[in-house]
Amino acid sequence: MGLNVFVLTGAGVSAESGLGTFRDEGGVWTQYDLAEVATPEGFARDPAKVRAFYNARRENLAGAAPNPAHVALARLQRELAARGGGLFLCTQNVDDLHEKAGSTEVVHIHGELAVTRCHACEATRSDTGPLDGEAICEACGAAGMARPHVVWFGEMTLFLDEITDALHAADLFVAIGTSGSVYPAAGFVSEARALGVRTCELNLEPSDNAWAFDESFYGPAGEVVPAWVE
Ligand code: BJW
Repeated sequence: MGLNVFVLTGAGVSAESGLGTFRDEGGVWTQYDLAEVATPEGFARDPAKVRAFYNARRENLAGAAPNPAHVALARLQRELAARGGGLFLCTQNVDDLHEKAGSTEVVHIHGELAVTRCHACEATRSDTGPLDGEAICEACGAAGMARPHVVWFGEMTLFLDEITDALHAADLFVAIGTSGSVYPAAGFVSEARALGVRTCELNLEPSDNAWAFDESFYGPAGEVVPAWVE
């Protein structure tokens, strides 16, 4: 039996690809009020403002490329599979840079930016263009309900059953580039510990739950992750 590694990534893994983090200096939540742009209540109050926020993020993403951290994780996934193990890649990121680097079966717990969802019937479709406030849903006919397929505060995160199974199957839990401040993802390290799984943090600086990790390596993901994979 090979090694099973559970990797949880956050915005820090994509920082060197030019996609901003949320809570660092200059981060997304220092420029925007999250209650206005990342809650269902904010969308109900001002859908045009929310769509404009995500349309700008879609434009940024179109020009972004994976960095050495994404590439190293894709390589590790292939190597573990070749040795009879596996890498379960769970990301809080709504970008597609893990996939662009070659990772497969990426579990997007907070959804995907390049997918549009109908807020009325929840039908989804891949879409890299701007969200259209006038669009009529092809599935249910609702007008003006197009939103990004992302998880806002107060909404249910995705794939929790698969994640629980993967935590039970893991030999090692690794968190990369996340502040450990948003639940339920921030609680995965404690769940892993309770299951007796070894835990490791790779981040620019100690996260909010740094105490829960057995070992830690600090520095930019583009350097620390390839070095850790070697
Ligand atoms: C680098 C680097 C470099 C920088 N190299 N590293 C339990 C307790 C308390 C509260 C709750 C709880 N359970 C649920 C809640 C409420 C809430 C919550 O957690 N609130 C907290 C703020 C306290 N959670 C929810 O509402 C979640 N839903 C849920 O739990 O559903 C169940 C439920 C529903 C209803 C009722 C009851 C239960 C949903 C959370 C949704 C989060 N959504 C966002 C936006 C997604 C769309 C978008 O992108 O716009 O997800 S918020 C934002 O934060 C985004 C991220 O995925 C998420 C995490 O951020 P992340 O990735 O950690 O980024 P940063 O910026 O915080 O950190 C970056 C890190 O990288 C830093 O440490 C840097 O040092 C580091 N770094 N450069 C390496 N180069």
